Amino acid sequence: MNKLIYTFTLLIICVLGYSQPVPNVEENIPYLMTFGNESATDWGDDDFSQAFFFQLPEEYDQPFFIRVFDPDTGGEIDEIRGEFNTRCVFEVFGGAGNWSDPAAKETSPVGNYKSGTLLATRAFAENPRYDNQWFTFGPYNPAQGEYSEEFGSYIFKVICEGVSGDDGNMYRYYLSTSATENRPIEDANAFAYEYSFRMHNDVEEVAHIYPYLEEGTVSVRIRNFDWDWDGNIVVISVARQGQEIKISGEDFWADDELTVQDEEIKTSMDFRFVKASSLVRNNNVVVNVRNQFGDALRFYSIPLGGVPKYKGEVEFIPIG
Ligand SMILES: [Ca+2]
Ligand SMILES: [Ca+2]
Ligand SMILES: [Ca+2]
Repeated sequence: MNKLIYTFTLLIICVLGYSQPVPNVEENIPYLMTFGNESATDWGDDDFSQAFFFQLPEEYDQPFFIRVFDPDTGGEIDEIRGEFNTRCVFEVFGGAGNWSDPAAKETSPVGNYKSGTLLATRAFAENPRYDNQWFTFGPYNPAQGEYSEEFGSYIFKVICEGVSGDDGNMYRYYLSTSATENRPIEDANAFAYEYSFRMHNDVEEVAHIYPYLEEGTVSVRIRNFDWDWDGNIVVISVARQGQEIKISGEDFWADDELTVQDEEIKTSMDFRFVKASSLVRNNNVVVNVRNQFGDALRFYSIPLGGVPKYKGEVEFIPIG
């Protein structure tokens, strides 16, 4: 395809909110990551469990699929320690409470976080059949999800957990209308309350995640785990040109708090993960944000309100 047409097509796809890979294109995150539960946390995963929520607009009434890329732990993409001996279980939940249960909105796998109705479960160890390949859950009917009036959407949950072993599983999701191809659903989205991901092995690549600031948010506490002193984490928003936050090193959480400004309400923040100039390889990191009540904010793979752009005056720094 002609490069210009290709770029134009991509642009249209992005504008219409059709992109359904998780992580999404704008996030520039190569993989989500979950380690086996016998791993040491200094490899980057704090709790060996990651939940993602998929939301389908109420107008959509066709069957759909949740696809997982490279669900196994083995091969090139995954992170080996000794030999590959890790099993990860993917579980799909629908039904009442899968999202609205308070434990489901938490950042650690504690209490009734596996709320809702279990629709499917599948364990993967090292398996060449699924290495660099897609595995498909479904079909599901949107009405099998939990209806949220607030979002005008049906919600499903997928939890990936490392149930044995000490290696890192790298994977991605895609919410699709097809079992065999990645075909997006208009106006669908995905979100998480805690983001566990792998950075690129390239100092030029900047990763992004986009928490949404609801009405009533006064302040946010941002936490990051095992960032390995890899460069900077910078917050951009409609009212912030680029504010660096405290970063973590090896195997600990760093905390920072920001006061939310009025203009930022009902917009997303852009957390930019800028790597250090000397390459930190295979950097896995975990991030969450809470408001002044301690509620975890949602990171949307398609940022609500779009990618935020700073709207203030560009600061002029006089020389000399
Ligand atoms: Ca191992
Ligand atoms: Ca994998
Ligand atoms: Ca790390």
